[in-house]
Amino acid sequence: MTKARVFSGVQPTGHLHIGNYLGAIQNFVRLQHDYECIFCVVDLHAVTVYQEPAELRAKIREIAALFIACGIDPKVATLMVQSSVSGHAELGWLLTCVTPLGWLERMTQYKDKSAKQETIGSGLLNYPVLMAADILLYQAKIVPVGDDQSQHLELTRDIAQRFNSLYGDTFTVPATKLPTHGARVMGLDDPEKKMSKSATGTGHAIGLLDDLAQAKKKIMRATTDSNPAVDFDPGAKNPMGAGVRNLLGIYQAFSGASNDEMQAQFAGLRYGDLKKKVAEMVAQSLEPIQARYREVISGNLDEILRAGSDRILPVANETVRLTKERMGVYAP
Ligand code: AQP
Repeated sequence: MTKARVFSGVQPTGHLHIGNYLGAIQNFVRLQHDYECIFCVVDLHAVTVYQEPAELRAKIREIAALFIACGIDPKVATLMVQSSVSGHAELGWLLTCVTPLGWLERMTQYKDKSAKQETIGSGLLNYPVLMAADILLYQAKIVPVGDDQSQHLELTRDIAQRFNSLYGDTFTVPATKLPTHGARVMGLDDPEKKMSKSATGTGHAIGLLDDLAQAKKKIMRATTDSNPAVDFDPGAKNPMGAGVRNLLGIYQAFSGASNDEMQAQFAGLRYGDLKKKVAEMVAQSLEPIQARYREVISGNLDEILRAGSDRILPVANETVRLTKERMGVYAP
């Protein structure tokens, strides 16, 4: 029996953080043996806001190396860079033509990101259509992402269904796969905001390649609340705040501990001790990733990425051909 296809991408827009790992990459690693997986560095998404070209080139390699360092085996899963398969951009245009403007203007990520720009590039608005194209190009059934991408996945399904009803069954309608824990890791300095690569502030995110002593310090300085110790009781006079829930969530997502184990380990623990345990867990989890990264970044990464796009190219070409044919665009 053929395996169902999985697709997901990560933007080379900064340094990957533990939110990207727990929300997405950890699930990539888990899924790779049971599905036909394609994991992509989505560089065409990165340029929706200005990127310094030399830095962007370096970040593409950094993300690809981190995929492998985190446990993705390029012999099992396909690793590739989005811009090396022209079908992404081509299908992106074809799907743009069936996507109502109002659908894009409603996207919360567009509203957030455009509010921070002086000039809003049209690519920023169109970004979710390109993301839909990335997924539909490979007829992926499952898309593992963090919770912040749920709205874009909903839009992907809407675009696929609209196309299918206009032109006949063409695209697989994909399902979103969120991790059980770590679907939305929050900033350490401000637990009301999602941990983000592009956020400023040294205490906000833990980078996967952060110096481990610095990473621990960031956790020790994380925002908590005015309670002295962990209290899981939701009916407590002062229920625990978002910062403490975030730290517990990070620990649980890294360790895989059950809810009962979390209660047993943390109930009544003072916040200082909670932070020490979380800091240890994070450092212990990042250490092997960093060691592997140092090997991979100086290895045959470009060869791996080229082999990945070569392997997947026939699938992309066939979807573009079929889409053009369905739409009546010249496709001899
Ligand atoms: N804080 C988060 N918690 C859980 N998952 C997260 N992801 C991102 N932030 C968190 C997931 O990581 C994958 C790759 O994200 P991306 O690079 O495609 O872009 P993003 O979602 O916009 O991530 P960032 O870190 O916030 O980047 P910038 O600042 O550049 O926009 C996705 O699956 C995402 O859900």
